[in-house]
Amino acid sequence: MNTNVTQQATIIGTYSQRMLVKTSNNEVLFAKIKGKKIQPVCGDQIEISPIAQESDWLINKIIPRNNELTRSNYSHKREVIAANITMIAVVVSDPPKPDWFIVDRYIGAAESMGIKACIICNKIDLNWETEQYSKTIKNYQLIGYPVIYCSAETKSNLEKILEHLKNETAIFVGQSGAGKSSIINQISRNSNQLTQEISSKKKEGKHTTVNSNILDLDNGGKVMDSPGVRDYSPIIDSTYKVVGSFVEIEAEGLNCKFNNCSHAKEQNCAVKEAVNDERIDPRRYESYKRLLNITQKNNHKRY
Ligand SMILES: Nc1nc2c(ncn2[C@@H]2O[C@H](COP(=O)(O)OP(=O)(O)O)[C@@H](O)[C@H]2O)c(=O)[nH]1
Ligand SMILES: [Mg+2]
Ligand SMILES: [Zn+2]
Repeated sequence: MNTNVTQQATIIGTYSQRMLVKTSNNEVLFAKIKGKKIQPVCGDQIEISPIAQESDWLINKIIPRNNELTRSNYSHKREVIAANITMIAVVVSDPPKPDWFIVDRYIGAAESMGIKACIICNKIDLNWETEQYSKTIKNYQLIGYPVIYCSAETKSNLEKILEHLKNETAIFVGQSGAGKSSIINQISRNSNQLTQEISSKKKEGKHTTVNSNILDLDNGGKVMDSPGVRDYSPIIDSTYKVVGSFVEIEAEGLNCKFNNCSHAKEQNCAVKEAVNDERIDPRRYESYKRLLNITQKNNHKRY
């Protein structure tokens, strides 16, 4: 084997010790990094080269990313969850009781990355949608986010989800137990194949636990699962940028008296007027203020 040959590949799975990569010829291989200089995540385009006497490949470099989905981890440090995605699909259901602030933050992350967002309401077989939920969900549609209702259990509307993911690289996010993995298992053709591939490769290194992976769909779409969260906080480096996470607040803010209005304590604030008239959902405005506060606090801690 010529050990100088480098290949282009994509990270399709991350484990505690190594990564599963898919080469441009659709070959699935295990690869690892040397030291901690680079930290590839799912979705990364990388360059790999063979290692003499080993079956694992070496990841030499990460091709510059189009985008990164990041979050603030427990010590308020920036953590990259995924790279090069085109859509964030937020899955909600009941149970677990929906936390709409989490939904807002994921949608906001998509806005700040300049990618699409949608909401998937799962478990419709349980008839969980109350009047209050219905109002909240309708408002998301009103401000521009597609909403798809489905059930992974009865397989209802899964074809709509598949259609929506066509040619996208989507990450499924949301609270633990909402049904992300169940939906993905249903819609991904090769998940079992991949699982087999992984378990056969695992024999050489037993204690590999999966952190995340990307699966191919029939229609050119790719879907990435993510572990459920109790809370999600994006990394936002200035409070000015928080407004970019809330499209309807950003749009209304153009009418504020001060062009640096934070829509919090100022007088003559068009956003606050719109909230009073309920042209902006007051719940979304609360969400905005909460994210503003968190951003302020986190930036104090970090600098
Ligand atoms: N009734 C019902 N249960 C579901 C549905 N989808 C998932 N579940 C159940 O909800 C639980 C959590 O699902 P899971 O896919 O692990 O959620 P995740 O944490 O978001 O990945 C499991 O017990 C699933 O069987 C659904 O459409 N209807
Ligand atoms: Mg899951
Ligand atoms: Zn304002």
